[in-house]
Amino acid sequence: MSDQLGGQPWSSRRGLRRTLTVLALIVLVIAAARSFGSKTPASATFSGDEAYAWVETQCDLGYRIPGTAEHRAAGDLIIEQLDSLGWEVREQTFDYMGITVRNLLAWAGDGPAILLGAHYDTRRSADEEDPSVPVMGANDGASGVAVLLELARVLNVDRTGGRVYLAFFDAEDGGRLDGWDWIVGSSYMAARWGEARETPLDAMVLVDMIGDRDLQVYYEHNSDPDLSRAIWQTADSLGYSAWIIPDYKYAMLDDHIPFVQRGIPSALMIDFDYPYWHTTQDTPDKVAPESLEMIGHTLQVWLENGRPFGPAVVAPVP
Ligand code: 1BN
Ligand code: ZN
Repeated sequence: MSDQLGGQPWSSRRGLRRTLTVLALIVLVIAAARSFGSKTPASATFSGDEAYAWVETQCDLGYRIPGTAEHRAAGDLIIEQLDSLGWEVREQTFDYMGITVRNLLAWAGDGPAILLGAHYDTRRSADEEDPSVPVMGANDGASGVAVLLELARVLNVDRTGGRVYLAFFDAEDGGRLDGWDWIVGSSYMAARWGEARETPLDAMVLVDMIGDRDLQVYYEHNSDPDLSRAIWQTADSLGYSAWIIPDYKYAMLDDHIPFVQRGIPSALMIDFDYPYWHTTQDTPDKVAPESLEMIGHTLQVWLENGRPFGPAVVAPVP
């Protein structure tokens, strides 16, 4: 008996070890399965170089004019990247002026929601210079998308305390050409927000033309003052106040306006002092990784401190 019992502990210890190993493997497999395809917390800091590479990649595709193969490829690339990072992604399509317009919406996390947006289409006519040539849109288009894609990589969504939506608006930049309006895609999305059970938005932030080498981003008059102040204060805390400047300058028609009209506090970050706006010269060499980094890092810190509104109680974690 005692021999038997004496023998048992060994075999049962071995059995126990085997059971524990199997259990550990099961836990690992479950953890891996849960993290696969879901947005796991990231802890990296926003990289201007990574963002700049997205500016180049978009421009390498060519002119991203609605209705063209290049534009379709840009949208596909954005979807593919967000998907590979574990964000949920959805397309929203509709017809406009004989063309299929395609907004893209990605999200991660749960709870109170905020939406960050940028337009990914480019203007089919460089009408500030030579209307017969399209705009490459390195700054006007690609820069905002680049910041959102790099944020999608580095943002720790858990730390934001809520849900983050990323919107890639189509058909922003065709205004005054062949009867087209501006901000077509964002108008459609804002008007229908909530119809597909999207979480109501606490705030919306739009980034457009924020890659200029000579960055000067001012408060914008159609933006929510409290929301703008909170973002600009974060920029100040990071030492960026010479570039993200707490003074008013322009009132802009841009993709934040449809959200303002729905009563959602919205803020536009734009550098409208850009000499290459709607010209053939809006090319990647006019964009600086440092500018993209100041914008992206500011948004990352502001979001990860979980304080969309009002001044930070303590200095934000850089
Ligand atoms: C921003 C970038 N916009 C176009 N490209 C919006 C805009 C519309 C700016 C009209 C100025 C006038
Ligand atoms: Zn434009």
